Amino acid sequence: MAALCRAAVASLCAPRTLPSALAAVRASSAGAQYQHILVGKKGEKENVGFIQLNRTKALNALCDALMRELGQALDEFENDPAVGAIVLTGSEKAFAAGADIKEMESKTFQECYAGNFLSHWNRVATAKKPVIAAVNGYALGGGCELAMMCDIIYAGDKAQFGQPEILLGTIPGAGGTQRLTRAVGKSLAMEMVLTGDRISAQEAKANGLVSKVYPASQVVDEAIRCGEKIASNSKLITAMAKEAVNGAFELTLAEGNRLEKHLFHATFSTIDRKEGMSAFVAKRKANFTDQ
Ligand code: CO8
Repeated sequence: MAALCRAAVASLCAPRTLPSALAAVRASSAGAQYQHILVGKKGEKENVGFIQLNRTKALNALCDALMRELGQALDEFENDPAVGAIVLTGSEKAFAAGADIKEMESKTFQECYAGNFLSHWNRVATAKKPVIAAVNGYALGGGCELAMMCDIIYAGDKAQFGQPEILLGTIPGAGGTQRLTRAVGKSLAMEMVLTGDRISAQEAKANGLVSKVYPASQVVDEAIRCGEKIASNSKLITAMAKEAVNGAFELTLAEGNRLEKHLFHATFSTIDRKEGMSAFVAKRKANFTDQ
């Protein structure tokens, strides 16, 4: 199934007549060229943006160019009014085995600090549209951090999550110490960050890091199905709901509840709130227009 899915995305993204030197370059549906990711739209209504990390030989190590492309693809989907949710996945062996160690090896503190090294990594966390990570295989270091920047994580049953930076003489740098601790609590986060030990998909589920575990061959399809469900609702109200939930990670309870109340009240200024309630009362399906 995963192979089928990859083939479908590849055929969606790459014209067969590409010269071999350009064979690795994929075009998205909107025409942007990508070297390290495959980009397309999924779902019956093609309303789910789909991004597959495609540096399989390097276990999807997150090099600078890949992260820039990921940012571009997200911009593309955020600007596409037809897209209501985005699925981010990797390969069967690796969602991503971390930031590219070969790229980082020779970097100095001065270069990192002055050049604001990898500051653009945060793009996934700032997406307005919901992003679902479909994780198979390794999600390590920056790969685990990337998954945690997404709004929902579905895992394949062979997935492994870890923050092994300590074994390289460094520490997580893209939210690993913060998001992991909020997700799984202090003891397990400390254990993972201080030992570099990995946890299984099942442990990740038991500890609240992922919401669902599926057989590896089904996880991408299930993530797309979840994306379709989200995309069938009002995109405007979905963005408000996402903003409210994210408030829980930034604000005190009182501030978070205040934000929620403001956003709840704001839904009453929308056409979709009226449509949703009118449809319920009239016993018909709501026709949301994202207004
Ligand atoms: N970077 C670069 N290349 C990698 C990486 C990586 N993170 N992971 C794997 N590769 C490469 C290997 O070098 C190898 O390449 P080659 O064939 O050219 O030698 C290829 O992928 C296959 O890897 P292995 O042969 O090692 O495959 P195995 O199946 O034997 O092992 C593992 C798989 C266990 C996943 C192993 O590859 C591994 O331990 N990888 C490194 C995992 C790791 O330490 N990740 C953390 C990296 S540091 C980080 O992510 C910091 C994030 C900070 C972000 C800051 C943003 C601001």
